[in-house]
Amino acid sequence: MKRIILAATLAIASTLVLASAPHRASAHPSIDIVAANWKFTPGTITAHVNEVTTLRLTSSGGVHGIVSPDLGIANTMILPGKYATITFTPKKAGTYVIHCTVFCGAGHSTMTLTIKVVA
Ligand SMILES: [Cu+2]
Repeated sequence: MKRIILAATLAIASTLVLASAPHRASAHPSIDIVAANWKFTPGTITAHVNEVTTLRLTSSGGVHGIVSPDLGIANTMILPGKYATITFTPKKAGTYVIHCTVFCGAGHSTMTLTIKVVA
């Protein structure tokens, strides 16, 4: 008696379609910013009026800082290897240019972070 082994090869095409989560603004956006000599990356960010916004700041070189009384951002130092988290809620639309608060060398005078606040 023959024993027939049926090797049923069910080719299960395991096409795992991972629905990539859309990268859109949530109710509480968080923006990563890296300071260096002598720029912020990104150099311009956008926030929305009355929307709680969190910035996560670090430095890849040098000590820097930001402050903006207009936006409710307290004087914050940005240190290499550390993360500073700032949460603020813009109240008024406009373009806010924030200068580095720490004298950090030759490019300090033009080291700015621009926050565009839109409705
Ligand atoms: Cu600086």
